[in-house]
Amino acid sequence: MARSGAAASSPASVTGDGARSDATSLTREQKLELYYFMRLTRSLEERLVNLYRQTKVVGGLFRSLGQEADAVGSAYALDRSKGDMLSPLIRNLGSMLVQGAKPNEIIKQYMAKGDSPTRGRELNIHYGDLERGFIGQISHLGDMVPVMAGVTLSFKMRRQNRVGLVYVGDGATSTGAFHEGINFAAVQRCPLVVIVENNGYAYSTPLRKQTAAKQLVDKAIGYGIAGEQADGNDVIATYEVTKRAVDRARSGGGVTLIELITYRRKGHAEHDNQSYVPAGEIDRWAKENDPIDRYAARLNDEGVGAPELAAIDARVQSEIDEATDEAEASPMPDPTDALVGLYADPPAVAPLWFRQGIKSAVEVHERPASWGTHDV
Ligand SMILES: Cc1ncc(C[n+]2csc(CCOP(=O)(O)OP(=O)(O)O)c2C)c(N)n1
Ligand SMILES: [Mg+2]
Repeated sequence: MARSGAAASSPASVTGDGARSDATSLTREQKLELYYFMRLTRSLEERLVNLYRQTKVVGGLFRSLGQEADAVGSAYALDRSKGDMLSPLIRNLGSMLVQGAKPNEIIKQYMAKGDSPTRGRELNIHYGDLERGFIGQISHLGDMVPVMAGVTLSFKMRRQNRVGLVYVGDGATSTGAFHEGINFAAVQRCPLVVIVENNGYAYSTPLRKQTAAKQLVDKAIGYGIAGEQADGNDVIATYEVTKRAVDRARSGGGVTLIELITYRRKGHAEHDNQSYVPAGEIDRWAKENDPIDRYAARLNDEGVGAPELAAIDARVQSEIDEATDEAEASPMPDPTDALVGLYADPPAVAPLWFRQGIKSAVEVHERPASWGTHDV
């Protein structure tokens, strides 16, 4: 699909399976929750931009502007009460928020604070929480596909009724890890949903320069799995297509590849000035296909008044203000904390190589008393 305003203005043409994106079983309350999570994602990232410009964000800043619907709608289709898990990438902040990540954790991560989830060891959203169902991401493109193939194979082997979801970008679909992981999961009929976020670019490389495939959903055919394509800027369409895949996975139907058509309105990260993007392209997507504007208009049509949405916006702002204050007041890590968690405690019983008298670096340093006095 061309990255053009024409494509942006005809989103219905990419909704998969003939399903109408306006057919949904979601309740009014759930629909408002989707709005809340999209607004929270966008506003939180906007706050992070402010902090970045004040040099309070220590590393790079990666945005998902214009892609909020794809992360939020797809994650919302998982069943948290059943222990479903997802593995996000840098543009999937929204999916982590749906799983229960909190703004204060995210801001502290970006500011490398001592009480952030990784205690200043990692930046941005590279962290996981198995309890809340999101797995810490490996940056290497495609690598989370084999990881999630393994996670979902373990669900199957333990006869757990759980589903896994993995996000990859269009660029990642051209890596070996993506191929090996999805092929393995397909053969094993793992309960896995693979979301390919086609946002038009991998760094500065447009889709047409990194794959000859007409559309990324076609790759499903080669793996013998279900494939569906949907409008990633329509949160309801994204939810519905993912829900079908989650239900398929849970009922033993194996892997589904979903291509979500969206657009990366910011550069790869804040430092990227997008000089390689054709003039007018970003504006067209912003004006004609903003996922939050589109969804707000839809909710209005369904009888949700502007004041109700404004109240959600206000709630989001106050949550973010509170989280920012907390993060700003948090201390940087204590330098000695850098040594915590680096090494495992020594085993109580001496390992075989030690008992066999093989010399090692342990001899140079301190030998744990529990290993006894074996003479080496
Ligand atoms: C194996 C590998 N090669 C290169 C990189 C550097 N890199 C990080 S993100 C990125 C582009 C990702 O593009 P895409 O998969 O389309 O995801 P998007 O950023 O558009 O969400 C690249 C090349 C990497 N992380 N891993
Ligand atoms: Mg991309």
